[in-house]
Amino acid sequence: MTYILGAEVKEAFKNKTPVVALESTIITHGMPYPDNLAMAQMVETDIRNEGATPATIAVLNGQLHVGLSSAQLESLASFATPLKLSRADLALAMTCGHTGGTTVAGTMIVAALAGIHVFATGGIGGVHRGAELSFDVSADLQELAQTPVTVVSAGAKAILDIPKTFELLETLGVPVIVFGGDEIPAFWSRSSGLKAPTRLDNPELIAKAHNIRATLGISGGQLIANPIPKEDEISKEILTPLIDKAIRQAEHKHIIAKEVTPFLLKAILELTRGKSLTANKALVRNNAKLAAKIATHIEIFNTQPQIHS
Ligand code: PSU
Ligand code: MN
Repeated sequence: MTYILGAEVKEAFKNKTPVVALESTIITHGMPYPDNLAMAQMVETDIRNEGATPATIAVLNGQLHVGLSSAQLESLASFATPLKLSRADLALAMTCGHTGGTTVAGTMIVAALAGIHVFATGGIGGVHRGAELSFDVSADLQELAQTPVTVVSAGAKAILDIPKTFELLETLGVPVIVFGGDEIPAFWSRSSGLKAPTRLDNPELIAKAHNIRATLGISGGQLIANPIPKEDEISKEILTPLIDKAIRQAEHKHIIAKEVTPFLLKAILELTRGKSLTANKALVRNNAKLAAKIATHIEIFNTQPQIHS
């Protein structure tokens, strides 16, 4: 096979029990070691506690993995020079024997290939501020428009131009569903000032919409925006000036392309003295739990490929 299935995921496919995909750029580029490892382990446990199986997706020494063992997770989290693998990079990393974390776009491609319908992340990439000059728009948005996976996020990272990101998603025909709220959340905070295009409060209905899209043959996925829990949020008032400062630092250092998102996340971690990291961990866990609940109601998980052992 093009990819290696982890033992636990293989078992879940055989038993036709729900599986949730997890990205790994958040491990390799989103958080420092060892917080990244602790987060990855906790998120996997959260999914198991909800009765689903986690499948962390990554490329290790050129091999594509769907589901990592704890030793593999540990080695990815502590790897010194991992790549960031989006749609453009996956095949090249496999060709050249590299190791890297898959972005939202990269993870969606592999999840769909493996027959996994639901995927949990922190925040998606989107339209960067100043994109009218830099043209920096994440490949995540195009992927949502073409690959049939339901992606559970806490919205788009507040470092982005959130209104432009959601305008573009609308243009691309990607349904944006806010879970249990009337406003699009902004990753570390619950509010962005933007009205929710749609709201659903029941994971079963989110799964039903996914199932109906499949029967209609509609390409592309659904984006679920799940607000960070109240007790973990950092208010917009505190964050806005710090984000502005981080963006000025990035401009000053001429940070461009793939480096932008990791640079800004790191700068904000320093400017909030670690608070953004705590919030980031909490929101990913919150998303994983919701993703597991949705996955339980996906009727078509029996479309996963037959596993022969
Ligand atoms: N969410 C996080 N931390 C991250 C990311 C998301 O909390 O590091 C990653 C995701 O993998 C997302 C990527 O797909 O950042 C977006 O990068 P870019 O803007 O370069 O497409
Ligand atoms: Mn970019």
